[in-house]
Amino acid sequence: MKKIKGIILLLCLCTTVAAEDGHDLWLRFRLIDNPQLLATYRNTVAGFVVYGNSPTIAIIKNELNKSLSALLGKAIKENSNPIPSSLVVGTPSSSVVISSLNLNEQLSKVGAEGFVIISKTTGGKKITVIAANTDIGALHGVFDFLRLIQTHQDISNLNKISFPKIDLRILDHWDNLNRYVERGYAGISIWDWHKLPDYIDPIYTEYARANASIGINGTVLTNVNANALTLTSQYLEKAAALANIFRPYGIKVYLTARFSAPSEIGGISTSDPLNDSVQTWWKNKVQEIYKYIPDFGGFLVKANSEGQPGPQNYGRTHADGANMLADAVKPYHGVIMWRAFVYANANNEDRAKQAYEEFVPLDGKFRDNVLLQVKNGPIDFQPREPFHPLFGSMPKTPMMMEFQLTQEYLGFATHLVFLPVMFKEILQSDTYAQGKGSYVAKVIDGSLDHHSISGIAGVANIGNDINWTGHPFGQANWYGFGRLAWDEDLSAATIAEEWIRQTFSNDNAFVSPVKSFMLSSHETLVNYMTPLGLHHIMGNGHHYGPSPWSNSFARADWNPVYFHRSDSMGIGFDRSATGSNAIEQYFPEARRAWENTETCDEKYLLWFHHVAWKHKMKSGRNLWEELCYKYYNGVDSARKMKDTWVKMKPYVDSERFEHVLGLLEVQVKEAIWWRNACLLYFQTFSKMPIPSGFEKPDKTLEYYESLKFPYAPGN
Ligand code: BDP
Repeated sequence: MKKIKGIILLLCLCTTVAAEDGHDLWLRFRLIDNPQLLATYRNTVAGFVVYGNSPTIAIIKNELNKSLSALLGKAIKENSNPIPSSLVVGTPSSSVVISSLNLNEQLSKVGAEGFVIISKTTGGKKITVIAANTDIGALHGVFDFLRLIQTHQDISNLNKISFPKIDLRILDHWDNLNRYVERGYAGISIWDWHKLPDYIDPIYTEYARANASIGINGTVLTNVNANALTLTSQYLEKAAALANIFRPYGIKVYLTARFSAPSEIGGISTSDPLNDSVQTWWKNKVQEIYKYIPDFGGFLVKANSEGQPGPQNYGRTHADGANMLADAVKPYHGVIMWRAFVYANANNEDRAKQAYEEFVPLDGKFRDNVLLQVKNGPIDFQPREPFHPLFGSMPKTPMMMEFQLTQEYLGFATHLVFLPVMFKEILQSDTYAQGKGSYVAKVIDGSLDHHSISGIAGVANIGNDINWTGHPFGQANWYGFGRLAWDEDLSAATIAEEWIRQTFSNDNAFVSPVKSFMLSSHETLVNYMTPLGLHHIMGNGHHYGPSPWSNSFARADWNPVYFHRSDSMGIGFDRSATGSNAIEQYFPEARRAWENTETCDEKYLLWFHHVAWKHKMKSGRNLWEELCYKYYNGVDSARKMKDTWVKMKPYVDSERFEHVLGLLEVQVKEAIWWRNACLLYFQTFSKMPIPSGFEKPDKTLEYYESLKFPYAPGN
C-alpha cells in the first residue's frame, strides 16, 4: 500500500503542469518550485499575526492562511503572540506592536489605501511588517506581499511604501439588466440580477478579491446606455447586496443614471435639470439610494450622446445636467462622472473635434464633485489614437481617463493584445498644457492642475466565461489596468512580467519570450488592422473585421469611408490647417510633432493628413509601399507570436496552452483577412501593385466585401 502511494505521489510530481481553466486569474498561489527560495520564504514567514477586528481583517487572515500555505507547501497559521511570529499586519490604532515601530513618517505618506512593508528586527527577532492607516490599506499591502512571493522576489530586506496617486480606480461594466453585455465578448454579465439579492453567487466575492488584489476601488455595475429601472427600489436592493459583498474589499458601487429617469419612472412630465420637481426627484432618489448603500460612490452619466437623453433635450448645458446630479449626491460625498463622449450627426464638424468644442467653454462651470470622463482618444477606442485634446485643456475641471479593456475595436476576445502598452503611450503623451512635461498622466492624477479628486476608469472585459475574460491573455489587460491605476509609473514590461509569473510560470525560459511578444502585441495588431494612423475601418455596427468600403449608415461619422477618405490622390483624414483643423485643439508644442506631412510622426500620419500615394516615407518607400509593408509586417508578427507560443508548451498546462494556441490560430487567420481586405480595397485607389516578394491575397475584394456577420457578438 505504502509503495503504491509512493508511486502515485511520484507520478503526480512528474506529470507536467496540471490542467487549469484560468479561473484563478493571477491569484493561483502554487507551491514555490525553487527549493532554495522555498526554504528562505519558509524561514521568513513562519506564521502571522493580524491585528484588528473587522470584516476586512477576517478577509486578510483567511487570505494569508490559504495563500501562504499554498505557496509554501505547509500550514502557515495565525499566531496568537506577535513574537516569535514573522509577519505582522495591522494599523497603529489596532496594534500596539505596529504603533511602537515608529512608522509614522512612512504612514503619513500612504493615505487611506496605501501601505508600508518593512523588514524589522524587534526583540532580537526578524519580522516583516505590513502596516497601513486602515484595514483596507493593510489588505492592499497583503496582496502586494503575496505578489512578491508569487513572483519570486527577495523578501528578506523590505522597505516599501506604496499608495495610489489616483483616487477613483474604477471598472465600468457595460452590463445590461438582462445580463447582455454591450461590447462584451466573454459571456454574459456576472451580475445575476434575477437571483439577486437573495442568491449571492460566490463569483461576486471572487470578483471583489481579484479587484482588491490590484487596487481597484470602484465598480460601475451598469451600462452607460442606461436603463431607468436600475434606479427603482427593486434594483437598488440588488445593487445593495453587491455593495455589501464589495465593501470589506474596499470597493464602492456606482450606477449609471439615465437622465430621463424623472419622466420615465418618476411620473414627472419633464426631466429638465433646472425644473424644481426634477431636482427634488433626484434628491429624493439619491437619499433613497444612500439608505440602501450608505457608501454609494455616485453616478456615471452618458448624456446627449448617441441618442441618450440629456440636458440638451431641454435646452440646457452639460454643466446644468451634471451640476443638478452633483448637488443631489454632494451631502453624501458622492461624485458625478460625466462623460465627454459626445458628437452629433447634425453637426458637420469633424467628429474628432466635437467633444472639445462642446466642453472647453464649460471649464470652471462644474461643481467640485464632478469629474469629466474622457476617452483616451478623440474618436472611439481605436487600436491607436493620439491623446484626446481635452486633456490639459480644461484646467479647472478634474478629468478622468476612460480606457476600454474590452476589445471592441481590437479583435474582440479572440486577439491577443497587451493593452498597458497603449495605455502607457497615452499616459506618457505630453499635452504641453503648462509647458514641457505636462503629461496626460499628470492631468489624470490631478497634479498638473492641483485637483483634490482624480479618477481613471476601464471598460471591463469581464463576463461569466470560466476564465473571466474569454481570452486567457485578456486577464492581463484587467490586471494591467488595475496596476497602472494604482501606479501609473509602472512600466508595461514590469506589469507584463508580474502577470506572467503569477498567471503561468516563473521559469525565465517562459517569462522572457512571452513578455517579449506581449510587449510587441499592440504594434502587431495596429500594423495588421490600422497602420500609419488609419482608424475606424472595422465592420459597421459590430466592429468585427475589416470593412473599409462600408458606407451604409445614414450617419456619416459611423462609416469607415468617412474616416480614411481614400481617393485617387491619396488616403487619410486631413485634420491639419488645410482640412478640419482638429490639430488646432492641441497645444502648439504638441501639435508640432504632427502638423507637417513631412515631419509628422508616422504613427499618426493618416490621422492628421490626407497623403499622396507616392509620398516618400522615412523608410524611403512610398506611402502605398509602406502601407503594404506595415500590413504584411503585422501578419508576420502575429505568425511569430503563434510560433513562439508553440514552443512554450512544456511550461504551460495543456488546457490553457491549447486554448491560447487555438485563439492565436484564429488571430493569424484574421490578421491575414485584415491585410488582404484592406490592401485590395485601398489598391483600387492607389492603382499600384502589392510589391514583389509579398504573398498575394488568395481571395478577391468582392469575396471580402460579401462577408456578413449578422450575429457578431457584443453589438
Ligand atoms: C462605442 C460603442 C458603444 C458605446 C459607446 C460609448 O460602440 O457601444 O455605447 O462607445 O462609449 O464605442 O458610449
